[in-house]
Amino acid sequence: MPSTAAKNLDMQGFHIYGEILSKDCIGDLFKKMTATRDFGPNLFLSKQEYSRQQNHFNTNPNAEFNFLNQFSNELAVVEKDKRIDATLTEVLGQGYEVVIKKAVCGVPEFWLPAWVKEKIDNVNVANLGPYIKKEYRDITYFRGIDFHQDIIDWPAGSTDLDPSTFLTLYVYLHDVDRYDSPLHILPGTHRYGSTLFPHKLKRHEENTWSYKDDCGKCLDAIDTTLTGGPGFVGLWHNCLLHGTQPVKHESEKFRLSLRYLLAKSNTNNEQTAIDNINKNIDGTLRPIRTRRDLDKLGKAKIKGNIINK
Ligand SMILES: O=C(O)CCC(=O)C(=O)O
Ligand SMILES: [Fe+2]
Repeated sequence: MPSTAAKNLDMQGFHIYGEILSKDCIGDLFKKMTATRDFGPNLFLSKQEYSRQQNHFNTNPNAEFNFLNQFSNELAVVEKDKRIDATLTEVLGQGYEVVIKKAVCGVPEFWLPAWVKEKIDNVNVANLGPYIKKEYRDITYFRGIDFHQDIIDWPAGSTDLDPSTFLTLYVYLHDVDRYDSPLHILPGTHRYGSTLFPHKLKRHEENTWSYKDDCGKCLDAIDTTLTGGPGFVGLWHNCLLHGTQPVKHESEKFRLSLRYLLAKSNTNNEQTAIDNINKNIDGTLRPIRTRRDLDKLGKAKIKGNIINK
C-alpha cells in the first residue's frame, strides 16, 4: 500500500509535511546562515559592473560553489529525518540522489537598486543572480517567480538522470506568512506533464485558475498558499505548477529557505512509486523544450507576470 505522502504526490502532485523539523535545530541553522553575510542592498553589483557581463548564464549556485556546503552538519536535521527519508525511499527508491541543494532567498524591495527594479519590472522569472556580486551567487535570489514547473530547468539532454523522477523539497527556516513570498501551488496540475513556460493560466475567481495544456486539455486548480513556520516541509512533483510573489513586507524581513532537488538513481532499476505516479500522467515527461521566454543571452524577451495579476 502506498503511504499517504506517495498518494498525495500521485493525486495532487505534492505532499505537505507541515512543521515537522526541530524548531531549535532550524532556528540555530537560520541564525548561523544570516550571520555569514550582510543580507541587504550590498549584495548587488553596480550598474557599471553589471553592464560588463556578456549574458545571464551561470549565475546560480552549483555543487562546489554553494552556500550550504559550510552547513553540512546542521543540515542533518533535514537529510537524516526519518519521515522524509521514508517517503523518498518509497517514491524514488534506495540510493536516491540529491541533484542540487541550495539556499533560496526572497528579496525585499528596499534591497533593490533603482536600475535593477527597472530591469526586472514585469519579468516573470525574477531570478536576481545576474545582478548580484559574484561572491554571493552561492545562493539563488528571487523577487518572485511566476507559475512554473521545476522541470523547466531540465529539458532533454540537460542531465544524465531522469528528470521525470525529480522531486523538489522545500524547507522554511522561519515564519513565512502571506507577505514573505510563500509558495503558491496549483494542486493536480502535474497531471498534464511538462508544458511550455509561460503557462496557459487564467484566474476565474480569486483563488481558482483554469489551466490549459499544450494540446487543449483544461482543468481547474485552487491556488494553495504554503504559509508555515520554521521546520515546515513541502515536497512536489517536477511537473506541478507553483510560484511566488515578491516579498511584500516593508520591513527588513527577507525569506531564506532550503531547496533540495532529488532524483531516482540511474543504478536503481526497481519499480518505485514514482513510476506508478508517472503512469497516471497524461502528457510528456521528457520535454525537448521547456520555455520560450528567454533570448540567446538568457535574458527575458517575453514579459508579463501571471501570478502577480
Ligand atoms: O523561493 C522562490 O521564490 C522560488 C521557489 C521555486 O519555485 C523554486 O526554487 O523552484
Ligand atoms: Fe520552482
